[in-house]
Amino acid sequence: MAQLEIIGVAQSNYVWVVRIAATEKGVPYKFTPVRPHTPEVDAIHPFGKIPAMRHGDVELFESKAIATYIDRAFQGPALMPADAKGYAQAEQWISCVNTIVDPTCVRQYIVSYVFPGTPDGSPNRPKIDAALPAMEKQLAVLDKALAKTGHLVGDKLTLADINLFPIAFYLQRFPESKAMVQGQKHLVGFIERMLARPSVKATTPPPPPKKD
Ligand SMILES: N[C@@H](CCC(=O)N[C@@H](CS)C(=O)NCC(=O)O)C(=O)O
Repeated sequence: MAQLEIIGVAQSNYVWVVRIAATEKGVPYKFTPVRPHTPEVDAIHPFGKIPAMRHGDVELFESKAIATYIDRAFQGPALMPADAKGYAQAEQWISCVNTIVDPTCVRQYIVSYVFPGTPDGSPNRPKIDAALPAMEKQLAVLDKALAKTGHLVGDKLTLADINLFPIAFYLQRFPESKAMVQGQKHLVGFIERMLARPSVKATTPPPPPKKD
């Protein structure tokens, strides 16, 4: 059978999601760590974003589509609930995180530290400060959703948890978001339990190089 190939840099939260999903399923894969808008990515993704995936003659883009394919094409523990309600709830949290949490917490807040676009390369304070009130609310919502079982849906790991984890992890790297996460005890517990999973240990990106 053809080998699965996951394309995109390890630091991307969405690449990390599909790598965790493949590892949870026990699916070996070739990892091609290339940046967005490189020929390997552009060959699959019409807008050059990562992740992209290849499996034999199957080529896919969009992390949710890739993770769903991995879940359904291979043996291994199911990553989506089997029942209609649980399945829809997992879809709900994935969509909510991808359309509300990621745009604020990653694209607006984290990117303002990592790729600030300021003349001297310093963090983009206006964009960071503007994100904080919405982030506060979003993290409280996630904390409440995790309070009952420690998972977003049901009482075991689903793609909804996997999809959230990289964002929660990265939020601990920056001062305002680190303080916010620490104020949400269920979210802290979720991050700790995810960090203990072999799938997360095996796929955690290397820390960023120290700046002088
Ligand atoms: N909805 C897409 C989002 C993918 C995405 O935004 N990837 C980022 C890296 S985390 C990217 O490729 N950014 C480069 C760009 O937007 O040009 C997914 O779930 O795969």
